[in-house]
Amino acid sequence: MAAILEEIISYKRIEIEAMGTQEIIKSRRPASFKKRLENADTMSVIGEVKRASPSKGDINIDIDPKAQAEKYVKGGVDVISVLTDRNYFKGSLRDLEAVKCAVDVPVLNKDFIIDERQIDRAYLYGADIILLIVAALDDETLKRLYDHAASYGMECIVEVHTKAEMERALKLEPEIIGINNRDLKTFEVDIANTEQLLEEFGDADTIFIAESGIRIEEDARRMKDAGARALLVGETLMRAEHPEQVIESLK
Ligand code: IGP
Repeated sequence: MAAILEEIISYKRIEIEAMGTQEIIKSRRPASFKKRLENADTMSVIGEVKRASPSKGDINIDIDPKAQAEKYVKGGVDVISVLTDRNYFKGSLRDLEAVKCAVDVPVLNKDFIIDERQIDRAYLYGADIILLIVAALDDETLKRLYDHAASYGMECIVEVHTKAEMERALKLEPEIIGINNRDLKTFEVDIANTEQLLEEFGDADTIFIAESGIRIEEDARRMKDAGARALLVGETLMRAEHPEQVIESLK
């Protein structure tokens, strides 16, 4: 496993050990991203609330997540992603909750999920969708966590970066696969990664999302031509003066 990913996961284990277990009442029906996508006729955009990252340092740490989310909705996003990892991304579950309360679009909890209790908590704080990173999980755990999310009615974005990870992901027959253009080992970003993987796997019966490194219309067009149905955009929107205009230009 990649060095930084390994480090983040070890830290997560410590955080999870300190978490108690809770009885969760399934009182809320999560919103479906898949349904929104089925009704979308343009490229779908997922806007991300990302205060900082290990590769870029501070991006926009003092952002008001509620105001940012409202701008994303104005631009026409179909989903808002909220990074909740505190140690490496300076996010929190409070950010997730603030976004969930402010908007009607489905909310994705972006974190390094390796344990059921994190999914329970995501549900409690209002997540509709969670991310599962194939590189951080063995096959058995991936399946267990996927099914656990499904038991709440939450959809998963199963994230891959390589061909081997794509093959592992497809065995699950997931509804949504996210192709990360960022290599978590080197932090190198190349949107050609989505093009290459979709050339080989684009016929699979799943929805593909292109993640990371999307900045300009030309990037969005390339991702669309490759067969991606949605874009996950963080840094570009967090640095933009008018994120709503950037979103419109990418759609
Ligand atoms: C957004 P960018 O380059 O637009 O800021 O990337 C998103 O893809 C990225 O934050 C991401 C991520 C992740 C972060 C993709 N997969 C897994 C943390 C964990």
